[in-house]
Parts: sequence; C-alpha cells; structure tokens
Amino acid sequence: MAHERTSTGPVNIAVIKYWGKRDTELILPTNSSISITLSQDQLRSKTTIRASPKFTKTRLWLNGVEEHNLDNNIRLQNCLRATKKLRKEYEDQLSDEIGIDNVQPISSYNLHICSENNFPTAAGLASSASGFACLVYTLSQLYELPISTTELSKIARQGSGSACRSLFGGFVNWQMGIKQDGSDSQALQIAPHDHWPELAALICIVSDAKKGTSSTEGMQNTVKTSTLLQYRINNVVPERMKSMTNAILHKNFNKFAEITMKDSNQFHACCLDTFPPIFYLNDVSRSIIRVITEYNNTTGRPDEFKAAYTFDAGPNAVIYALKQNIPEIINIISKYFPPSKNNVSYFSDPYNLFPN
Ligand code: 2P0
Repeated sequence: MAHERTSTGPVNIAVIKYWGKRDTELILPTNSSISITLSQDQLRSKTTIRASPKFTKTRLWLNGVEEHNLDNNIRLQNCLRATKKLRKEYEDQLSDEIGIDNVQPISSYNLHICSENNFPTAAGLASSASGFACLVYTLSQLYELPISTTELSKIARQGSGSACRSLFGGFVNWQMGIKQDGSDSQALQIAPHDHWPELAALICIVSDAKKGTSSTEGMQNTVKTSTLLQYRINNVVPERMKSMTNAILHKNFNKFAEITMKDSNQFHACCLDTFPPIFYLNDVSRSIIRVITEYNNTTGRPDEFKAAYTFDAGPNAVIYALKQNIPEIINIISKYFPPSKNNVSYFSDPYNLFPN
C-alpha cells in the first residue's frame, strides 16, 4: 500500500540576516536571525511525497526535472535520515503498544518526491527556504511524527539554514545556539501571523535570473575573508536581535524599519568586504534604496519611516510598510520603475501577508 502526502511551504524574508556558518555540515550559523513568513498566495513551494514498498529507489523531481545522484546530495540525505530515524523510533513504540502486525514499516520504504516552486528558483527569493521547509514538513506528515515544530526546525535547518524559519508563520527567531551538536540551533515564533495585521510586504522583482554566487558558497567566503563580518557577529547582531524583537512585539514600525534597512545594508557591506567581493545589488536595486530613502525623508523626521527596504542574496527588493502606505508606494515605484522600461515587476500582498 502506498502512502502519500502533499503540503505547501512559505517563503520567509529576513529582517536580521543570516550570513555565515560555524559548522557547514550541521548548518550552524555564526549569528541569530529574524524573519517574517510571507503568505503562500503568491510565493510557495509544493511537495508531494509517496512511500511504497514497491519503489526500488528513492527519486526526486524538482520543477518537473528528475535530479540524479541523490546519494551525493548530503543535505537531502541528512533530512531523510533524520526523519526516517524518528519514524523508526515511532514504529518501534507503536509495535510495543498495538503489535507489530498493525504497524506499517514506512520508514523502510523508498520515496518518490516531487517538489515545485511557483516563482523563480535561486533568484534570491528564498526558494531553498520554502523548499526544504516543505520537504521536511511533508515528511513529518507522511511519517506522522509526534514532534514539535521547533524540533522539526532543527531538521529543516540541515537542508538549508533559512528553511528552519519557514516552518513557522508570522515573526520568527532562528536562535544560533551555542552547542556543537546543533541541538539548540532552532527556530521559535516571536509572534503569530495575526499579531501585526497592518504590516505588509511589497516584492519588486528586479531580475529573475539565477544569481551568480550561491548563498552557501558566498557566505563561507565572507566568513573566511571579511573582518566586517566578525565585527557584525560580535558587536552588532546581538543588540539588534533584542531591539528587533521589541519592535515587533510593540508593533513599533519606525524602529522595525530602521533596523531592517540597517541590517540589509550591513549584510551587503559584508558581501563587499568579502575578498574577492560579492555583488548582489545592481543599479536598479540601488535606485530603489534611493527612492525609498527620499520617500522616508517626506516624513520630515530622521527617526520616522514610511517604508523599509531589504535585499537578500540577489537584486530583488522587498519593501515592508504599513498597509495604509502601500498604494502610495506602488505609485512611486511604478512611476520611477515602469516594468517595461526597467524590468521591475512588483506585486503586493497587503491584505494577506501571513499564512495561517
Ligand atoms: C537570510 N540569506 O537570512 C539570508 C540573507 C540570504 C541573505 O538565508 O547554505 O540559502 O542553505 O544555509 O539558507 C540564504 O542562505 O543558505 C539566506 P544555506 P541559505 O535569509
């Protein structure tokens, strides 16, 4: 008998950025980070997993194309091994309770995994985060694992660091942890999706091309060569984690916006401080920063903001703002960057930012 589960997984956009690993195998970060999980209406991964005793090997299709040499895919294997181990323990426990003949030994079956994104893969829109979060969540459903989301986040982390944050909706903290075995490097929810319903995100797709330097490779070059990253890790992020958590809990948009923009700027400064340097922003990205800065200047106060930009490992901008300002921001962006001319397309999801 075949067992099958399908689920979808959301993208998250960090406001305190993760950049750097202290352990590349277990995927343990050099600093904690905070993100917001976006609604699945426009950006999501979808994964179907089927387990059957008839399958002769485990197979994986990504966006319709089969991936080969899965044994060499260490991150995938780590996620499969960890969830299968938990399933086996659960089967042993069930066998003791209801008898071995009544338990399906699904942990021993091969899998067919089908995963797809409804947005450009690897263009700096967190496709690995939604993809691995969705994979691990679907495995947990297939295996009916009796574990918490935070426990599950430690497995998703081993697929892709940022994936651990996509298991929660709302506002999420990835605690870096201090243990060598990674048992305290996990995601926790700061506040649920309906905590701050006035907050919205606008995503400007500057380019959907695959990025030149992958995050995985780029961040380790930064760890090796950037002195600014060391300063950031020790002297900047710990304080920002506290201030950002407070800003979110108190729905203080001015503080939220200030830290979001400063942290994006510092992350890209670390990329520039990498040797050789990494460039993720392009001219259009920098123009968006200037336009948002000018827009914020209209408040007349240096500590008052109407919008906050943030950029990940690619040129695409995410603009956080209060819903009431979104129509004005769309107007400004479309005036300065008509999609046909500058290749900026955008969409807003102001009324349904977070998944349930
Ligand atoms: C973040 N990024 O916090 C940061 C900001 C990109 C810039 O997490 O090697 O794809 O799989 O752990 O998770 C991208 O890093 O890297 C990322 P791996 P991942 O969202």
